[in-house]
Amino acid sequence: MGGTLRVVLGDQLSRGLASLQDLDPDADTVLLAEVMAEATYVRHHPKKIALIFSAMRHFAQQLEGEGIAVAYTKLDDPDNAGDLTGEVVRAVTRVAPERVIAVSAQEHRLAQEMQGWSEVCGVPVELRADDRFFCSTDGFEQWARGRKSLRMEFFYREMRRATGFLIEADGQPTGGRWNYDQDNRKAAPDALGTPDRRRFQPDAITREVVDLVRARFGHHFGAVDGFDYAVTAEQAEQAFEAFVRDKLPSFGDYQDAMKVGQPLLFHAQIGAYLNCGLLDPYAVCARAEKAYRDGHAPLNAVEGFIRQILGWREFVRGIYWLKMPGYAQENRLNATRPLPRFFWTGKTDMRCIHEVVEQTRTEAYAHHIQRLMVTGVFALVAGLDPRAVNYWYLVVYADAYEWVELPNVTGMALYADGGVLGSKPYAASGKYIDRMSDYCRHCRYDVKQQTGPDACPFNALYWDFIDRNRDKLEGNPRMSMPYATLKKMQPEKLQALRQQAETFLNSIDYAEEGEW
Ligand code: FAD
Ligand code: DLZ
Ligand code: SF4
Repeated sequence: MGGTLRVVLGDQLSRGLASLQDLDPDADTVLLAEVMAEATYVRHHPKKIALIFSAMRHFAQQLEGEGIAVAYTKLDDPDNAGDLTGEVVRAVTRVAPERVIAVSAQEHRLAQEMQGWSEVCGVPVELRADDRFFCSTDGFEQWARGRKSLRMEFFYREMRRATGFLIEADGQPTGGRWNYDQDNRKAAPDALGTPDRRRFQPDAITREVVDLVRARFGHHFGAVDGFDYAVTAEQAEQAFEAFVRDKLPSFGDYQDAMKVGQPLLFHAQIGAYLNCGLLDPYAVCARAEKAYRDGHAPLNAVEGFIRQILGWREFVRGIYWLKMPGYAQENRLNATRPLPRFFWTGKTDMRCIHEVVEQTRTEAYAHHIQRLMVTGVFALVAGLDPRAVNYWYLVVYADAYEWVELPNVTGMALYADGGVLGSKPYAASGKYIDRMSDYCRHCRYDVKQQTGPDACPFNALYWDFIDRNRDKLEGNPRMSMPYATLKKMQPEKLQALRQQAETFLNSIDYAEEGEW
C-alpha cells in the first residue's frame, strides 16, 4: 500500500519513459492494461493489436525481471473494466497508492480522458509530457508563432541545428546541402532484388496473444496469420540494425519506387516500433548518421532517412497538437464521397490500388509513396470524404496513431486543411504511378489513355479534380502549370474527361459507414 501507481499505455513501452524515470522499485507499482476500448475505438488491424498486446506483456515481464511490481490486466481477465480509466480506478482501489503518475497520451481523445483521472480516482494524478520526441509541443508552438506558413523544410533545418545531426563543425549541413530529395527519385529496375526484413519467430507469449487476437478481433480488416514482428526493444533494435546493414545504402535511391509483390523495397518498416516505444528516434538517427560517417551508406540515403524522422515525424506531431481538436473536422475541398468498398476488399481492376490494399491486409504496412501517391491520390482526386479516409488509414496500418495519421491524411494526402501542412495538393494522373512503378504494366487499364473503357481512371479523375476545385486552387502559384493546361484544353476534351470521371465514379460500389 502507498507508493506511486505508474500507468504505462500500450504505445509507451519505453524503459526511459518520463513516468518511469524516478520509479522506486520498493514502493511503486506499474499498471499496464489490455482493454477493449483501445483495441476497438477503431477496428485496428489484428497485427497491430497483436504487436501492442505482445509488446505490453514482454515489457511487463522485463519490469518484473528488474524486481518491479507490475499490475497487468489481460483482455480476457473477467474483472477487466473495459477501458483505461476504469482500469486505473480499479488499480487505485487495489493498490491504494498515494498518487498516480502517467505520461499524457499522444492522442487528443485519450489525453482529454486522462485529464479526468484525478477526479474519478480520488488521488492526485500527475500527467507528464512525453519527452520521446525531439521537439516539445511548446517548442513547436514557439517555432510556429508569427509564421505566415508552416513548412517542414524550415522546421527540419532548425531541428538539424538543434540536434547536430549531419551538421559540420562550422555549423553547415554535411555535404553542403540540407536536403537531397532530388537524388531520391529513381524507379526500381526490373531486375532489382530486395533483401528481406528481419522476421521473428513468435515465442509462447506472442503465440497466446495471436490466438487471443484471432478469436476476438478476427473479423477486423487484415490477417494476424504469419505475425513475425519484433515485440521487445531488443528485437526492434535487431530489426533496425538489419535495415541499416542491408537496405539503408539504397534507401535514398529507391525511396519513391513501387514494385508488384515487393511491399518493402528499401524501407525500414520501423514506424510501428517507433510509435509504440520499442525504438528510440534519437538512437535511430544517430545510428543512421554513423552509417554515413563509417562510409557504409551514402549521404542522400542517410539525410533522406533522418529527414523522415527528425523532420516529418516531428513536424506532423507539432501540427497535430497545434491544430487539434478542430483539425479532425477539416474538409476545405468539401469532399463528400464515401469510401469505395475496394479499399477494404482490394477487388478492383486498378492494379496499383489492388496491390496496395492486398499488402496492407497481409502486412498492415504500405510504404510512404504507396500511402500518398496510390490510395492517397485516389482519395484526393475522387473527392472522398476525409472522415472516411482518415478512418481507413487509422484502421489498416500497424503504425497508425491519430497524432501521425491525421496530419498525413488530412494535410498531406487530401489537402483538406487548405494548405496548413503542405503547399499544394499531391494530385496526379496515372503518369506518376507509371513512372515510379511497374504496376501499370500489370494493369488491365491503359495508363496512356484518358477516355474510353480502357483508360486509366486516374487520368480523368485528375482533370476532373483540377476543374472542379478551380475556385480554391487556381490562385496557388504552385498549381499554375495544370491551370495553364486546363485553360488551353478544348472544351469538348474537358467535357469528355468530366464525363469519363463521372461514369467511373458512378460505377463504384461504395461501402456503408460503419460497415468495417
Ligand atoms: P521509412 O520510409 O523507412 O521511414 C522511416 C521513418 O520515418 C518511419 O518509420 C516514420 O517514423 C518516419 N516517417 C516517414 N515519413 C513520415 C511522415 N510523413 N510522417 C511521419 N513520420 C514519417 N506514419 C505513421 O507512423 N503512422 C501513420 O498512421 C501514418 N499514416 C500515413 C498516412 C498517409 C496518407 C501518408 C501519406 C503517410 C503516413 N505515414 C504514417 C507516414 C509514412 O508513410 C510512414 O511513417 C512510413 O510509411 C512507415 O514505414 P517505414 O517505417 O518503412 O518508413
Ligand atoms: C493501440 C492500442 C491498443 C490496440 N490496445 C491498447 C490497450 O489495450 N491498452 C493500452 O494501454 N493501449 C493500447 N493501445 C495504445 C493506445 O490506443 C494509445 O495509447 C492511444 O491511442 C494514445 O496514443
Ligand atoms: Fe493504376 Fe492507372 Fe497504372 Fe492501372 S494504369 S496501375 S489504374 S495508374
